[in-house]
Amino acid sequence: MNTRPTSITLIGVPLEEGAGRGGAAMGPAALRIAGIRQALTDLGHSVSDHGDLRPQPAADLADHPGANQLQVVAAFTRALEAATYDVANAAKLPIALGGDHALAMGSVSGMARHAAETGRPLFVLWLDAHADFNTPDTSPSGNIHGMPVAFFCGQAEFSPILPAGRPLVDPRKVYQVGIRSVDPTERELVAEHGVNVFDMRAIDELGVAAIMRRIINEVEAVNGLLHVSLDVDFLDPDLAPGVGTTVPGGATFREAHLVMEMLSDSGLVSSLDIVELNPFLDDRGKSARVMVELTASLFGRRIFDRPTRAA
Ligand code: B3U
Ligand code: MN
Ligand code: MN
Repeated sequence: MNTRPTSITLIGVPLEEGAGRGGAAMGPAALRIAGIRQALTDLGHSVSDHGDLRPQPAADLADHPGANQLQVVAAFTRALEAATYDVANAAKLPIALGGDHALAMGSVSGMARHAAETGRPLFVLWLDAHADFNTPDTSPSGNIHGMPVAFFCGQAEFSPILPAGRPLVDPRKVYQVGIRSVDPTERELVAEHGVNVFDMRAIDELGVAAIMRRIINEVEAVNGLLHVSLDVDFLDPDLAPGVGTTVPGGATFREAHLVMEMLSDSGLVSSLDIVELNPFLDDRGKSARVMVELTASLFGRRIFDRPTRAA
């Protein structure tokens, strides 16, 4: 095993109101049934399970035009921000079991607060078909799961979900890999704010190894923390059909595993989201199992150990 034994805390986030269709709330249960805890324990890690967050909708917030189900998403954001921060502060590694991608508003914000206190810069690796950089003004759907990156970069201010002055993520420290579906105004925002986008064409032309080496080198150079946010639709739909918004032409099994293996070797990963798994749309647990397999690769599972890091 390449990775050091780590204390990991699983946080179930049965949120589906950020997405346009139901089902992602069953994601945490499916990941548990697929054996996520055992897979990590078998690799020598100590794993605790925080159980599922079950916050009441945020009654203090009014409806916001262009942001569907704001009160529910806000309540999960607040609860997960606090849980993630507490876990990271206790020197454990939080894994958010989603739930739709709006949960990253909470997990990344919690890590941003932790990073600000430790003085280490926070980087985010966004593995997704989508850029998720819409705002309530630009979103074609109003679904908040298309907005979390804009939110934690401070570009999508809804009503006051988190305290004013909260630590934000510098969009130039966000790396998006696997992108293949971006809305027109969203594309302008991503470019304007300097988000680093490696779309599927970049993967085809450069290969994931070159892309990951570049990202890892940049995080390593400044001793950063790296939050990984893994959307099921990063993968090709043939491999992982259990997701509400499939987009053809995604990452292959080996590309995704190589991303995880290189991240594991880097030792830089501080936190993880596994999001958008929709068991209602899955094919007999196939996608849930793939997500657990990828998580195992991220935490040290190997075909063979490498004596040194690949040059
Ligand atoms: N960009 C579209 C679609 C979308 C974003 N993220 C997902 N779907 N999963 C939107 O609604 O913002
Ligand atoms: Mn997403
Ligand atoms: Mn997506």
